[in-house]
Amino acid sequence: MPKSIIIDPEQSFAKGAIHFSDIPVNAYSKSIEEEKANFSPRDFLDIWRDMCAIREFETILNEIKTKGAYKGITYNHAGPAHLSMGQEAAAVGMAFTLTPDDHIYGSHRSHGEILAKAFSAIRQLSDARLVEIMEAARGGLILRAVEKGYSGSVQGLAVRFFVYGAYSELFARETGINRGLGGSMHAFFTPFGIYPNNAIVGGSGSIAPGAALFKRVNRKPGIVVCNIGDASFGCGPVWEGITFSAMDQYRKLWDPELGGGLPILFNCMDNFYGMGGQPFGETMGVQFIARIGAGVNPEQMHAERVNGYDPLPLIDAMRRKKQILAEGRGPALLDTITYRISGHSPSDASSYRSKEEIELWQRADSIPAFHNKLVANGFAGEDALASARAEVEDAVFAMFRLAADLEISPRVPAGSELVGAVMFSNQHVERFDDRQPEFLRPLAENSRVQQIRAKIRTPTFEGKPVPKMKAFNIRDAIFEALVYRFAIDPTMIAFGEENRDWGGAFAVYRGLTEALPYHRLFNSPISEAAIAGAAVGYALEGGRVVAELMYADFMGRAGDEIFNQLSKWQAMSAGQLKMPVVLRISVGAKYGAQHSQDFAALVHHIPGLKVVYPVTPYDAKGMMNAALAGTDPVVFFESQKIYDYGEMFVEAGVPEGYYEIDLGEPSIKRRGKDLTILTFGPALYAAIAAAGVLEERYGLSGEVIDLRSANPLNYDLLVESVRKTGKVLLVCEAVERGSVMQTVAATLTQLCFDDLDAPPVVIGSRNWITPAAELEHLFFPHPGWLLDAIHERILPLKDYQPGTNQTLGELSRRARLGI
Ligand SMILES: Cc1ncc(C[n+]2csc(CCOP(=O)(O)OP(=O)(O)O)c2C)c(N)n1
Ligand SMILES: [Mg+2]
Repeated sequence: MPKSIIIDPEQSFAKGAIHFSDIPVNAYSKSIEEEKANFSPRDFLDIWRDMCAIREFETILNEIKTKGAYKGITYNHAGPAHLSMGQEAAAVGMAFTLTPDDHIYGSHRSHGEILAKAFSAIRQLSDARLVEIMEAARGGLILRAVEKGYSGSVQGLAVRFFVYGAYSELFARETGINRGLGGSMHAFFTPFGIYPNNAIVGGSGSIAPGAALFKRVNRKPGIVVCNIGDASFGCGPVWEGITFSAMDQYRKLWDPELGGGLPILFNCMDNFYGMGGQPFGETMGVQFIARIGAGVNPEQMHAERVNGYDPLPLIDAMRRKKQILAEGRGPALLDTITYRISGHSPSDASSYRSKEEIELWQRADSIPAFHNKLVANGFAGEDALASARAEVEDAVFAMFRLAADLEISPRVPAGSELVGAVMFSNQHVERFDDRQPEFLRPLAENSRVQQIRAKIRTPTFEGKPVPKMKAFNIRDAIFEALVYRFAIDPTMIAFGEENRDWGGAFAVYRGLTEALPYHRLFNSPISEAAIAGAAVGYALEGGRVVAELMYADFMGRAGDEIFNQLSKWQAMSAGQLKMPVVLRISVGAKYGAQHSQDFAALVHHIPGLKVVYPVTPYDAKGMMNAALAGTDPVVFFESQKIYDYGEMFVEAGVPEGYYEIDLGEPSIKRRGKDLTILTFGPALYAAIAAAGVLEERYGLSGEVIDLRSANPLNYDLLVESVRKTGKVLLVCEAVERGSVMQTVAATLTQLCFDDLDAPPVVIGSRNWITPAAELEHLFFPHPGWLLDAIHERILPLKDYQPGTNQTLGELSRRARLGI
């Protein structure tokens, strides 16, 4: 049932012009009198107090960074402090109207934003809920530190709780809101709707759309605000995130009942600078970030530029944007003008801007300006404001003092394994929500399901090998595992390029278009960063997601999202967040240099990722089942060469029912006693062929073990085998240098040194580009190479004539040349 919007040539060639509408620039013109209808006197005061608290929070940081002390408290803060002095009105204006259900994602410069969002949430939550949140956070540890001697309101206590938790976080204390593992640039606290802040410029740009997607798919209230800087609009992933957010399908193809366009606001904290370069007039040509909306969709993302140096115009804009998003007309874009009076960091001498410019903005500083507005309009007197400010500053200082105190706010002790303990969550979650999973038609009626039911799941049938067409193959195995979880977990969705009608790049999803509604299986733009980033955002919000990258070679396009986001948020949250993402990545062949490389080693190197590469139907189903029941990010490699391979190893065949294979457990594919051959990926089949020749011609029995998983990896079985054989050959189809197998060989050398008759030998593909299909035999390891290497470097074979040069001399020649 393909999407059927007919593309008509006549219409496509019709003459016309593309019309743009005006993008408002600082259009706000409400008087205070008019605003009195929108704000209570208390609101005005709260806005001002919030701005003062943020200023004081950062003033203290600036002082300790530059002078090592504040009001007699000495403190050496080793970590970063990207201050946002001057941007307080933008932070408070952004957060004021947001509810705890509205989630913010931000950047390295987000102290002000997290404080403003927390203050706003605290004002809206009931006392009972606040107490519940504070008791739950870090097991009540943060609350215990701030409640001593305090007798004020619960809201006041919650403010202390958050300011203290934030300082503690910055100072890497156990009492930090993320136990000190998030730190200044990444601090967040989800109960107040504060989601991860990102030290990768524009990092939130691809993640926040996934959060908004989660809200739509799972019908959750609230919007998502992506607070990113003006310079981040030069980042590819930000553009990809915008494109992903603006897909027409949300409004044109998805069930209208879901609510339409993604409820996301890209809020540019436009302070006119990157670190030391100006996007305006120097590094970019858009002049107004708001202009970008015009290129994205006919609604121009409802973009506008707004004065964020005054909280009121921004609050007004936020109210209007929220309304647009609630009506399903998202995404929206705000170009919020602000200015960073402070340096990029405390060590910044502001060499890239003039003193005069800074002074101009200091004169317009939002805090005194708002103070004057309050006084001029009779909302508060000078004295009342002065004492309110002193009160706020004292409270912030008191929390700093507590956080700086190592007795009250300890660090994790020396020798702690805390970080190791939170790298993975290792949980089993059947479903992330209890509602009924949505299907278009019952799975039992699905043609693919029926077709698979007729397939043969065993290695042989009636004594003969199973013909390819009839064999239950790897593609079917992955499909079966996905379908199982789709039917159990209503939050589970899958997306990627050509996932729907095409059936996924390699037809794993074929048949699912008929079964699943759009919002559970959809095509994304060709935006690998947005695919991986949105998967991260979706998971951070509490849903299970399967994202697909067509070819391993395209991983570079999603580099940050895989290396810094998917992998790190569980640990950076000190175990508070889960990352139930399966990233399916297909490894190509026959398509030459840019479509045929196995990049497993790259992700193997990245802490925080599980990396698996099953190559039999039995393993593929069991491991996909395990990945889809877990709570950790799993990079799931699949080889295009062998999608249609049937089961060749498990005599009883691939079970129709559910089973899991523990990720990290290798599997013996052929038993032997003379030589161990370890494989990772489809090299298993070359190893099996080589083991056959060894047996037939040389009477040697090779034990072939498929690692199946690169990380985690249980070495017990490998060590046992190597102890028995004393010899080990390791084979993979990734280029040999820096491969997973090189790491395994090095580890085995440590673990089995006394048992080895020869050093472990690694055979991978040549350290070249992958050549054309016709030349692949020069590149990928084949059984002959394995025998040659065994003969030359492990165990001379009688009367053996090597066909290739696998000697040590050749090894060093290649290394010398870097090839
Ligand atoms: C991907 C990436 N590139 C470069 C940096 C170094 N860096 C940190 S902040 C910054 C400037 C960011 O400017 P903008 O997005 O406008 O945010 P602002 O600092 O003004 O808040 C740069 C280049 C980084 N952290 N991440
Ligand atoms: Mg900036």
